[in-house]
Order: sequence, then C-alpha cells, then structure tokens
Amino acid sequence: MQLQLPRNRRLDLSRTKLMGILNVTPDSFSDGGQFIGQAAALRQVQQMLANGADIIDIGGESTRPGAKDVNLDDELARVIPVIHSIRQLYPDLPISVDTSKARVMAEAIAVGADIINDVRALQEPEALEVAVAAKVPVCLMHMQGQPRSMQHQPSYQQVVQEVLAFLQQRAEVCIAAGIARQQIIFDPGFGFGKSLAHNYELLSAMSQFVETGYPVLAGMSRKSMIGQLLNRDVAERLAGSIACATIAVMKGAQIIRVHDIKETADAIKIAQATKFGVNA
Ligand code: YH5
Repeated sequence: MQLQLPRNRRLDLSRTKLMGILNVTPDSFSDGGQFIGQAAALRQVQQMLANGADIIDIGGESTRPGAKDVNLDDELARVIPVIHSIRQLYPDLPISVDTSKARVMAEAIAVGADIINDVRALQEPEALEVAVAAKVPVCLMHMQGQPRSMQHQPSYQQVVQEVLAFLQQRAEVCIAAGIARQQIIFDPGFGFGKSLAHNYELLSAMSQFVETGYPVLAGMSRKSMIGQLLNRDVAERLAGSIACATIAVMKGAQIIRVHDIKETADAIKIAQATKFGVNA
C-alpha cells in the first residue's frame, strides 16, 4: 500500500508512519507574527525529523474543543510561509496541511504540501474540487458537530457503524468526483464530537477501519480521551499517548499523528517487531 505524492514521490505504508504535529496557531508560537514563529517552527521540524518523524502535519486552525473558527487570511498567513520554508529546506519530506479551507489547501499545495488532512472530510465549499485538481492524497476525518460545541452532547446509536458509514460515504463522493481510491485515508476522528466511551469504542474497533482497505490515520496524542481516563493534565499525558499509539499500530493503523515523536517511535518499533518479527 502506498500513497502517490507530487513530483513522483511515494509514501510506503507497509510499515507504520509517524506524523509529527506542527501547530502554527498563535497560542503555540506566541509572537503572533512572522519571524520568531517561523524560526521556532523550523527548529521544531528539525527536531521531529531527527527523532524519527516520517511526515510533518502543519495546521493553523485550532480545532480543539471550544475553539473559534479562524478567518481565512489569518490561517493563510500562519501556514503558507511555514510550509514554503520547510519545503525549501527539505525537498523530499512528506508534508500534510491540516485545514478545511479550499484556499488554504490550494496555496499550501502550490508551495509544496503533499497531503490534505481535513477534519471536515472535504465538505467545505470548493475543497473537494481543489483536492481533485491537486491529485494529492487526502485524509478524510469524521467529526460530529463543529469544534466550538462538538463536546457538548455527542450522541450515537452505534458509534463505530456511524463513523464507518460516514467515511465510506465521503470516500464514494470523493471517488465520484475524481479522487483515486488509493489516495484516500480514513480517520475516525478521536475527540471530535465523541464521549470518552465513544473514543474507546472506536479504538477498540480500529481493525474494522483497517479492514475497509483504506489506510487508517489515528490521532490521539495528548487528547482528553487520555486525560479524562487517567485524570492527567495535558503535560502529563505522554504515557497514555504512547499506549494509545501502540494499540492503534497493533490493530493495523498505518499513520499515527503525535506530538512526542521520539518516545512514540520507540513504541512503534516494539509493535512492529511484535507484528512482523525483528528481522522483517
Ligand atoms: C486527528 O485526530 N486532530 S487537531 C486537543 C488536545 C490535544 C490535541 C489537549 N487534527 C486530528 O490534535 N487531524 C487534529 O487536547 C487532526 N486526525 C487528523 N487527521 C486536535 C488535536 C488535539 C486536540
């Protein structure tokens, strides 16, 4: 299984890939402006790569529970210069852009992004068209509601069936519009309109997502499914995050999206050795 990236590059998914999170929201790089934030972002990328990241995921919209929408110009100003300079420094590095806005997708791809990572599964105006034209891989994520209010009263009859059905339906829409089936990634969307119990039902059922034949991305790093279960603040969630990543890999997830690359890379190596043997 491999994704086709621009400029004839490929991303092989026969071994789990680690996606490193690079937030370029003002709360993460707190000068609000260009230069300090830019340099800090590049240092963080360098460190994530040294620690074993395979993909860097760059996002400028806070989609944490309760977060407000970001306007287009702010998101562009945060994300595009950073992607542009990362691409100049690392010509072959797989870069994904975490956005729902068509303009951000288009400009990000123009400056070198390789993958669209959309928590709204290409449902915003023109997003599907941009993705079709770009021919890049797309990660379709499930979310119930919108970030501002999604954790107020998450409700499902059968969370696993409903999330799977949503992703399958979005995949069919994408394929009908011209996206290649082999370029679609599924993501159950941990924490996006899900209760604690819903999140663990989805993790438990990860194999069902893998059995669809689409590559699966799992993003649980530092989320409240860890904090709530363990009663840990964000800064104390590393062990829980590693446990979640390990379980996802054992159940077949191909891409794991995390903050803590070095520690998660070790855990993934253990999981891979267990699954495929130490010599494989
Ligand atoms: C995801 O799961 N998540 S942004 C709240 C936290 C910690 C982390 C402290 N983008 C995903 O990372 N893209 C985000 O509590 C994503 N899958 C994909 N594909 C939210 C996030 C976070 C939120």
